[in-house]
Amino acid sequence: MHLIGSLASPFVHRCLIAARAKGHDLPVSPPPGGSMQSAEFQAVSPTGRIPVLALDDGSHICESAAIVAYLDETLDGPALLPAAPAARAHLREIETIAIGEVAAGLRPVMVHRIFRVSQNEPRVAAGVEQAEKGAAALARLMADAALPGETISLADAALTPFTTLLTIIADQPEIADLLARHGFLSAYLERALRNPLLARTNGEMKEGFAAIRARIAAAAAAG
Ligand SMILES: N[C@@H](CCC(=O)N[C@@H](CS)C(=O)NCC(=O)O)C(=O)O
Repeated sequence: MHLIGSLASPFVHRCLIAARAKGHDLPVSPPPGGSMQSAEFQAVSPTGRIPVLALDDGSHICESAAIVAYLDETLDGPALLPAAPAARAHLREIETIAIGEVAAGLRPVMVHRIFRVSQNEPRVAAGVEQAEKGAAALARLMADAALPGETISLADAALTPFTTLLTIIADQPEIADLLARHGFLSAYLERALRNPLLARTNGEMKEGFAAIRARIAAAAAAG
């Protein structure tokens, strides 16, 4: 079993944290055919996105939410959600908002500002507003959550990659403002970095992004 993706991707790290927290180091391979546009990759990724989990029987699972659930259900190791329904639901609230609001809101920032696929400032502004609303909701939900806890949870698998991403793109003024307004996000990341497994995600993502940004800068300089 291996993950198809890149170590720069926060969604790939959501899956890696889930596997690593259970004691499994999933190998990561680039898209088959050499790019996400290749026919080989498109054949195994219905959305054309990473991550995709490649299973040993030749089948594939797309979407990080489906992948982390599959890993939690099938791999040996500690459960990534507590047994008590109310505690499970609380971590799922946090996980869902981190992905559905904060990560979703960051997408236009990544596409239009960082990767510079095209310019669309109204979309960036709408994305920042969505991320801001998500952060405000997380501030309330995480006030007494004491995360990361004794064991890493699916909430940490969502929060660590996306708080890391926020710090990576904090050169964008709106993101710096968001981080300044919601100090609990940096405080969460500071606590997460004391855990070697979560610190590994932070380091791998920073390294992956530095390489991508160097490529973008080189392409821009080449005209
Ligand atoms: N809903 C997807 C989102 C995955 C996603 O957005 N992946 C990004 C990389 S971090 C991607 O593949 N982007 C390329 C694209 O959207 O074309 C999941 O949770 O797996």
